[in-house]
Amino acid sequence: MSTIIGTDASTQLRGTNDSDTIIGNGGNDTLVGLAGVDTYVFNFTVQQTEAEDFTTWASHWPGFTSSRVTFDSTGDVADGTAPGQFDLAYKAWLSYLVETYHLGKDLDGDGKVGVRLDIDGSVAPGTGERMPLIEGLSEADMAKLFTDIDDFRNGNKTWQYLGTFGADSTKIAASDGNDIIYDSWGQTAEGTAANKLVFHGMTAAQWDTMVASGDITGSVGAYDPRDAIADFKISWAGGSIVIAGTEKFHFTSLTEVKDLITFDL
Ligand SMILES: [Ca+2]
Ligand SMILES: [Ca+2]
Ligand SMILES: [Ca+2]
Repeated sequence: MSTIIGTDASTQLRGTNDSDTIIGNGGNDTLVGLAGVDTYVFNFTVQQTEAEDFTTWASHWPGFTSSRVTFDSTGDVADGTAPGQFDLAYKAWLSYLVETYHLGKDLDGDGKVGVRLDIDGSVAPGTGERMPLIEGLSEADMAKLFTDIDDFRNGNKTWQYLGTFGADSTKIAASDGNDIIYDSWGQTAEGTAANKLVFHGMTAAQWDTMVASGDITGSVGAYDPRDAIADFKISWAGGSIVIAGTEKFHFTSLTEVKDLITFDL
């Protein structure tokens, strides 16, 4: 049993005929386990972002009590809220977003990125929009960043606003290259592959999310230049792992590969 550790350069790491732990690290590595039950360790940095909700933010905002904005049972701005009061709270939210996510550009040189609401009462009789505007961003940019049209009524008018900024996302921000694994894979008595992959820095739930969103994909092909046997490639933005197929053992789906992976945050 030995542990074989690569550097950040692209190298070939060879195991022994016993059980090995092989850690390629950075670079595009060729990992060769030889016989034994081998464990291949890969390092990931996964970035998770969550959508920002106006009402959630506003309820924690220090100015909330004095703003006289209220929310209904679904968490949206309640009917009866005065548009002027809503505007104050909403603009404070926009300023918070500008600062937190470094949005927009100071085009007029006054030292800050301005925020305002484009108030359009002419959409249809009795309705209107309060569209967020951030200095330096076009309406098309804004439409990509803000979603979720909510509304509140005041008197005989309904005002619409965009309640959510951004989206929930899980993405691989860093990994250790494009690696290829050559191994016989062996077989347990149950007929499953005997070797293991360890994904350090990723949870099983994050794997599932990224597989569902297409941020991690799997494909069968002849990726191994040494032969024409089907290989399996796991790909994501900025990296991949090819599991070279053998006569006896090849993988055909991410579901099959997931059974080999130990997730280790
Ligand atoms: Ca390496
Ligand atoms: Ca590597
Ligand atoms: Ca080995």
